[in-house]
Amino acid sequence: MTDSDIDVLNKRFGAPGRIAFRRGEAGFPVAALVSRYGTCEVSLYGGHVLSYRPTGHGPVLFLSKRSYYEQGKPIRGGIPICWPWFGPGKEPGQPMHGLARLTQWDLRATEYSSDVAELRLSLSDTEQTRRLWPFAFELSLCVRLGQRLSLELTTFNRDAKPFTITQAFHPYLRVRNIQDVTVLGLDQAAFSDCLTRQSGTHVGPLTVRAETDRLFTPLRPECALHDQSLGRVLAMTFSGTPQMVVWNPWIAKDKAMPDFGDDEYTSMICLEPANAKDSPVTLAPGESHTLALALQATLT
Ligand code: TA6
Repeated sequence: MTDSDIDVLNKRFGAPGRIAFRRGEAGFPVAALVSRYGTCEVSLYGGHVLSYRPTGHGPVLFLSKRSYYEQGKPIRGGIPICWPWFGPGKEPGQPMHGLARLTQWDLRATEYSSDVAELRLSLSDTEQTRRLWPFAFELSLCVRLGQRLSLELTTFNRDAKPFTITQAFHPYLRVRNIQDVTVLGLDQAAFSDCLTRQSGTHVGPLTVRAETDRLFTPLRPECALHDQSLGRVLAMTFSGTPQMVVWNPWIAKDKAMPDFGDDEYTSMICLEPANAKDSPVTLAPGESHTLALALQATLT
C-alpha cells in the first residue's frame, strides 16, 4: 500500500478527526476510529482490530511487542478473526485458525455520528482462498466504536453447495497481572478442556494459574473480566454461538512462541466467542450467519 493509496482511502472513506487511514507496520493500511467514547485501530490485513481504548481508560487489548507484521503470518494480539476454521485445518497446508486473519480485506464503507464511528470490511473468495478452502463465500465485518466496541462477522454462502465453518473472535484482553484477574459468568458452565481432554461443569469464578485452553458453554452468552489491580471490569457479550474459549499460554508455551515476549503471558487473557468443533455452522447456498461480540469497560 503506497502513500497515495492511503491518500485515496482518506479522501474516499476518511472524516477528519473521526476516521483516518495510515500505513501501519509492514505498510499494512490501518484505520483509526474516534468517537467521544474512545478510539480503536483496525488493520485491513486480517480485518484485525489492533487496539481499543475507551475514554478515561488504559488500553483494553494486548498486542505483543514481538508480533509478526508479515503477509501470511498472523498478528499476535488485538482481535484475530479465526475463519473458516477455528484451530488446526483438516487438510495439510491449511493454516491454523483459517485464512481470514492472513488476508487483506477490502474496505466497503465508513460511517460516523456524534456517538459512533463504524467501519465495514469485506472478504470474498479468490483463486488463492479456493486453493485453501474450495468454496465461494463473502465475509463481512462491521466494527462499531461507541460506548462499547462491537464486532459483527457475517458469512454468506455464495456457492452452489452447502459449506460448514467453525470460527471465533480471538480477543487478547490486556490485564495488569494474570494472577490478579477473575473471569465471572462461567459458574455452572459445561466445559471441555483442550489440554487434558477432560470435561465437566465449572464452579464459581475462573482464575488462571497455569496454561489454560478450555471451551465453555456458559449459561448466558456473556462473561466479565475483573482486573482487581487495574480496577476495571470488562464485560463481554456475544451472539451467534453458545460457546467461548478461555486461553492463556502460561510460561512454557509463551517461551515456545517466537512472536510472544517471554513474560507477556502475565499481561493477557483470551476470551473467545467461538463456533468450535461441537458448534459448527452449516450454510446452504444463499444462507448467512453472524457471529457478534461486544466489549465494554467500566472502572471499579
Ligand atoms: O484459542 C486457543 C488456541 O486455539 C490455542 O490452542 C492456541 O493455539 C491459541 O489459539 C493461539 O493460536 P495461534 O495460531 O494464534 O498461535
